[in-house]
Amino acid sequence: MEERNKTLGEFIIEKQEDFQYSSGELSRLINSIRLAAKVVNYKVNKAGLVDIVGAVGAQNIQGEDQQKLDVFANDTFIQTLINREIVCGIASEESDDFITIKGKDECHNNKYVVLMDPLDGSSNIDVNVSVGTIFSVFRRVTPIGTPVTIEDFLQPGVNQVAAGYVIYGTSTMLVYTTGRGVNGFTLNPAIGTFYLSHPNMQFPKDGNIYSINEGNYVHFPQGVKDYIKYCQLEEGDRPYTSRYIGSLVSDIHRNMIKGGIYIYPTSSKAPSGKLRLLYECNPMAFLAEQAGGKASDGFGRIMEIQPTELHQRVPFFCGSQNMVEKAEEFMENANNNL
Ligand code: P6P
Repeated sequence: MEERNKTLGEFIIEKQEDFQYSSGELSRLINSIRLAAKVVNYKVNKAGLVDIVGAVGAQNIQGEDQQKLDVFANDTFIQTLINREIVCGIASEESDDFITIKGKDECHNNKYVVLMDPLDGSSNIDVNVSVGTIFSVFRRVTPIGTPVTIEDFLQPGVNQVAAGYVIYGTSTMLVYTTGRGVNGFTLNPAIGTFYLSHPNMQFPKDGNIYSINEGNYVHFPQGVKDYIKYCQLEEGDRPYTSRYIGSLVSDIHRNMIKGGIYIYPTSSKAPSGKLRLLYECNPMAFLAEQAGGKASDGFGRIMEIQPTELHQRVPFFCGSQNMVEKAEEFMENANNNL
């Protein structure tokens, strides 16, 4: 009998056996992400039908208008993680400061912290373009039993124990890694079960898609301008195709399957770049590297950056290894010619 696709639940149990001394907490954490993803998916797919689309009139710390679904997604993931008593702290794009989670008896015995962008690309919600949730998981570095501190969140990406995204698109997928490769699960909405649809996802070493908001071209660093012209030049396998959805999860997901590079560089409008290191770039970088790709700030490895603040922004070059390395070459050459 043809082996049916494994469910996410079966996969988590199977993989937990790989972690000899695992307490099962990380498995329970991934399971809570799974539940929250299904709840958010339901709302995202109903957005046009119920009064949940549009701004709430508030702004988040980024100064961005909070869409109602942003707030719903943020509350759903936070509440699900709290209810399962798995984490001792949460940081979110939608919350100015980190959130301390108390477990039973007001204690802080859980060992993981989660950082997340609960609904990335939310400006696309009103125009029915796919959006995503991004999450990153670390072990706390301060003593278990004490309240979390900012140090638990300001860890370099190399310390991540898990990372992933949910893409609410033509189908809803959960893609994640615990440091042993990347696996993608597609939701069967009829029964509310995620099935293993993309085992061992790999970033092709090369690609012919470049994803960048060329509307900002005049504001880009010279190295980025030079790389864009390289992509457009008629030579060998070029010109490449330009594909930019304006939804990080969607652009990275497509490029991971087809090969490609996503770039959000610094510009005169965004001197440090736009994307946030802790809950966008680090998790995407972990996934990219686990899938054989690369993630850089244009000069060095994203996951080696020592964070200094919760919502800090960095320039982001992520995708097929050879494409990121070529872009880094242009950045270095331009830097050397300053
Ligand atoms: P721009 C969405 O707001 C986001 O954080 C990413 O998902 C997306 O890739 C980028 O910003 C789009 O930014 O400036 O090109 O509209």
